[in-house]
Amino acid sequence: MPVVSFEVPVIDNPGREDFMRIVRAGQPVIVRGATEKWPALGEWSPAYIREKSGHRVVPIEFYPGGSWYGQWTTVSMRLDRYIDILESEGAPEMCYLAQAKVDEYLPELVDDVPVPAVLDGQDGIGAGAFLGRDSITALHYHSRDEALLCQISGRKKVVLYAPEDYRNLRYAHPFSYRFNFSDMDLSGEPETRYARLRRARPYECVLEQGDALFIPLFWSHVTENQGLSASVTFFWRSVDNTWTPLSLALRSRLGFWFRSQVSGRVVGGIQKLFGYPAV
Ligand SMILES: O=C(O)CCC(=O)C(=O)O
Repeated sequence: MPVVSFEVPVIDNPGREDFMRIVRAGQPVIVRGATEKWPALGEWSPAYIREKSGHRVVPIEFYPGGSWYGQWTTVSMRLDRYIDILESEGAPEMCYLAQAKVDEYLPELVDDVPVPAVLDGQDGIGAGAFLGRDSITALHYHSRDEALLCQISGRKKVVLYAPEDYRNLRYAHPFSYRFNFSDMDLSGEPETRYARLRRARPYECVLEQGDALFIPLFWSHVTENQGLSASVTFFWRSVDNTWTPLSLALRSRLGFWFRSQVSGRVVGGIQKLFGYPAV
């Protein structure tokens, strides 16, 4: 993770209109108070989640490389078994319940995390749950969506880079299944391994319970759960800024199209045959 970084601005509970102005500006912001009425705050302990949804089978990302995730695979596991791992002395950072659709995988928890008022009336919203301990995601950007990452319990460090920096961040080629993921190992002192990273301008923040981070379209981000952490991210289709910068917009459209028409189908077929994606 970078040594020199910029701060992400914080604002208190904006109204819907003000929040939409921020979305249109395409700048990351920490929103305080957006989820203050959520039943999940203070409630989502491992024991609570186990009791409510422990019987559910959920997708767990597994990182064979340990705390650095160049590649990963996804396995299906009962949630109570996964919580056993999180509570064990083993290596919980090797796995992560990441982006599990709340309504599909954790229906008992949907009412705990209602759509925040700043997103009232927004079309096509999806919510993904993240539950992990000490896990670190790979650096990536969203190629079509805006996102609001709502921290429910524990702490999460997030480092973001503006869209203009994508050339400094070693993204996979546009025809890759993971075209919007970087292959950089950001552990230790990454600037010594990747000269171009020294040109990039990281924005850094640590989210606490109740914070919500707006992650704009095309902004690269990497997250690190500091201990046990639970969050839910809301995604919705971006309508502004989708062609800026043009080169990133073009590679994103090409990458998304290729994944939905070709590589995604191949991976989906393998998953159907063998029960897990071979990537
Ligand atoms: O919450 C996390 O750890 C990852 C969130 C993220 O990367 C995302 O919402 O795209």
